[in-house]
Amino acid sequence: AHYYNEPSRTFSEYLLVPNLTTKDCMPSKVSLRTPISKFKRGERAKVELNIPFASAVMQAVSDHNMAVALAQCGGISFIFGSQSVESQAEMIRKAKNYKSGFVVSRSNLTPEHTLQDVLDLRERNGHSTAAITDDGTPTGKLLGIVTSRDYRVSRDSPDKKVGEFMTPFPSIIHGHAGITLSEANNMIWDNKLNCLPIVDDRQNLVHLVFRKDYDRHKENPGELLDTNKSYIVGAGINSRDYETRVPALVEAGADILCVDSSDGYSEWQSETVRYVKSTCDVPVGAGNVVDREGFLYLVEAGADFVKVGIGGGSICITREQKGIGRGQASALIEVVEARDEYYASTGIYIPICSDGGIVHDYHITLALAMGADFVMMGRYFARFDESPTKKLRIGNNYVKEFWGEGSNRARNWERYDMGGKQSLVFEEGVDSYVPYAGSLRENMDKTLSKIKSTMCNCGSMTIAELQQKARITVVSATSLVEGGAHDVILKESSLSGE
Ligand code: MZP
Repeated sequence: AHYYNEPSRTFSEYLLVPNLTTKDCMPSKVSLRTPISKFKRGERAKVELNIPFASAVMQAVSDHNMAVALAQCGGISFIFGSQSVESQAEMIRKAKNYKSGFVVSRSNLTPEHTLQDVLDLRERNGHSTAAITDDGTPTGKLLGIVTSRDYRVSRDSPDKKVGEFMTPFPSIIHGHAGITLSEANNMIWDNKLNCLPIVDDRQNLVHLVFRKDYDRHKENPGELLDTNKSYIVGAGINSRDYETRVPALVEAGADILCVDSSDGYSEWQSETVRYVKSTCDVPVGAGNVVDREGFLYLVEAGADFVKVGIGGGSICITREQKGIGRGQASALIEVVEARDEYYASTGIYIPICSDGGIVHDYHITLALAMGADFVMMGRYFARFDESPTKKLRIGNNYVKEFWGEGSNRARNWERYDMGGKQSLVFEEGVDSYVPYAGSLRENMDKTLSKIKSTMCNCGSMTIAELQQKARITVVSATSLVEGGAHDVILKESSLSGE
């Protein structure tokens, strides 16, 4: 056997040491733009993100709503592949058809929700009108609208169901995606509306245009609401049915694919990547690997980015079940070293995604400093309104459901494929809850400010600069204790805060 000299380490064992912060190095000037597909020296990547965030290829995380919400913030979702080809392609179509540029109420409300839910929504996103759709998603079929007035009328019964008093569609005045912004604005004022629902041919809600949208975009009053740029959307694929899945996803508009496997250092994975590279022009990432050999093997097959991480995911029990894996930081450091050598010798840059195991926001900054170009997260996104799972109340707390792709609930055995028969006899993931955290944008804004601020501490205004300049130290077990509040008696308010 081969023995590694160093123990395998995870993010919490490291800290960043500040560099000189110059006066012009301010969080507001930091750029988090990052490549996610390979490119030659001196050229630019075909796919880039404004923020280095990808949501995990998981049923409990990445559907079309998450894809839209995350793309609106500048990141990308890889829509889960553990569903039929048709339904995955439909999710991609929905996300791609959703046009950018206008504020849309991410209502997450169905007729079964209560008046109190409408009020909560209003407090969170400031909109005075909520759209009610059949499945509680912004892209679902529009059933009605609830306004602030409705809430005032029924103020005394916050438990009343929304369905009882919403203004039902089709009596609502609505626009079609072909009208211009100024036409929408006129309809809003002529009909004394707070907002105008915009529906597509199948009566699915595409936008809510608010009065304030016109003010924000009035420099383009003639702009059509169906002509804005569509968002970048990714999709997960597996090494079993790629010959049917890949063409359907590409046809639906997927911008980038990712072969999703718990262990990507396999001939199955290489064959899948080679198939995609030889049949279509869409970039494809591969993984997961945890060492130099795995990285080079997938790059040789043609991978456009490589995903790193085995066993570190919050819902993952692979290490307990099979005893394979590697601490996320050690895995990343080795793969980045191989990537940098590969770049130096070939002039081809392969972006690296650090996947799983992000617990604190600073872990993201560390992953970037260690050389990752973007991170993939499951638990982080599962906590938000926009994730596809149920929000439940347990005791005094709200939680959201979150389950692993290797759990019996997901039945994504293709992710753990070792050939042979289709199913596995043991699980590699758990079914769990995560604390509900509110809207994606609110939480993400906080996380992004922490990252930008830390980058300034490190004297870096871009991710590339951070990767080059970062000084990273291993922490001892004793100095870990020093890192939190210690030797004081915390007040109640500090115990509940972040
Ligand atoms: P985390 O952000 O929740 O810590 O980790 C998310 C990652 O865990 C996913 O992107 C995926 O690589 C991995 N995952 C998903 N399901 C399982 C499982 O059931 C798993 N074991 O390990």
